[in-house]
Amino acid sequence: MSTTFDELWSGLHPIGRNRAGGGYRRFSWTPADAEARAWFTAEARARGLRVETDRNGNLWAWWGEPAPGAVVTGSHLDSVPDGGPFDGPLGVAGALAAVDLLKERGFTPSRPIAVTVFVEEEGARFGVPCLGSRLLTGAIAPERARGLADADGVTWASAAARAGVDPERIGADPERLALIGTFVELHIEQGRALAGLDAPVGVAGAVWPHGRWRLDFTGQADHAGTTRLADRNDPMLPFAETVLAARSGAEAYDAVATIGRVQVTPNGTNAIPSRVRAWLDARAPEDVTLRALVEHVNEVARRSSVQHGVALASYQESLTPIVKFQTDLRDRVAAIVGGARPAPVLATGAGHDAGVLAAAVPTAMLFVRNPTGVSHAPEESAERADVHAGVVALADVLADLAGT
Ligand code: HGY
Ligand code: MN
Ligand code: MN
Ligand code: MN
Repeated sequence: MSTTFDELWSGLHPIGRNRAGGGYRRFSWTPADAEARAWFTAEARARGLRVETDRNGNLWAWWGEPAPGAVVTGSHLDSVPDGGPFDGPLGVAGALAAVDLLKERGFTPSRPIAVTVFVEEEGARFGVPCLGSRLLTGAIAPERARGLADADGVTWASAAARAGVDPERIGADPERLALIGTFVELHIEQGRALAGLDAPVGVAGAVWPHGRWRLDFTGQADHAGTTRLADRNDPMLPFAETVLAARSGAEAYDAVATIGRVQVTPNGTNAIPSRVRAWLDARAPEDVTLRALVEHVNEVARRSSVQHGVALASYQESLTPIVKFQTDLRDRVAAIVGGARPAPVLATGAGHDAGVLAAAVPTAMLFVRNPTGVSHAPEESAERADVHAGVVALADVLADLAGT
């Protein structure tokens, strides 16, 4: 591996490290995010790339003058709470390393190449994932994005404004979108398919449809010792049945469903809660099975809430339909990466900015093998040689797309 990548990586690694939990905590528009963006800007400028911020806060580093037909690559630098080192940063640091490799090879692009950093890919702070790419493509209305609030009630608009992005100017950016001839994202694999196939690098075929729903169960707070069972309106009970329904629904539809975030009010040991607020993350191989799964979970939540005298309100926070990457570009990338034995093509249950962009521009994705498959956790890992293979694969793809 070039020393440049190691230098890049060691520069990025300490940023946003949450020492208490062991993982990374880079949430949009926080000091850790600002540090990561400053790191990117400095690294890109050191390579002679021209860095600019688009109207939605996404960063672009240009090799060559911006022009239609550009080959664009990148990922995100934000993380989930206690995330791993690779999800996002691999595709950013890897893109800069691929630029280094192309320069070392003496490659001169015939069309511009840009490296991007998209804002709020994880939706960890404001709830909607891939917010930067959704705003760019017009997949979310600017009014809705402005009003999204974090757990402390700080809105997207005010947090972005403090970071220097004018919230009144955010929204669909067709002129910028028109610059993208092809988008390619390099990403850590978030499962064990490549490990099973004994392949260091794979190509994305599809992204499962996925979404997030918020369920508010509202009951009556009361004394844990003196309130007879018959007199309770305990929201924890329909919530518990809903957790089990997410599991049984996922099993029934060969899908996945997770309730990983919960707020209990008032959260006291000796008080029946007044409210349980829970977030459902559901993903399925097809749009129709995702709908059926979510309907099953909501139906159980409704029925159980009635049974326990609890009010239920359910909101869809985001929904991404199935993404099928363009097959000719996918096959071209698989052939470039794999040579005589084309790289394996995988479907993934993880969302990506590439999935959002695929609706608007020709898009491809590369995955680097993750030996344990663990992701969205500090234990996420990749072998150094596989990361190198991913960078070489990305450089080869960029050379093919931006060559003569
Ligand atoms: O898939 C996810 O949870 C996120 O969008 N990367
Ligand atoms: Mn992620
Ligand atoms: Mn990611
Ligand atoms: Mn008391």
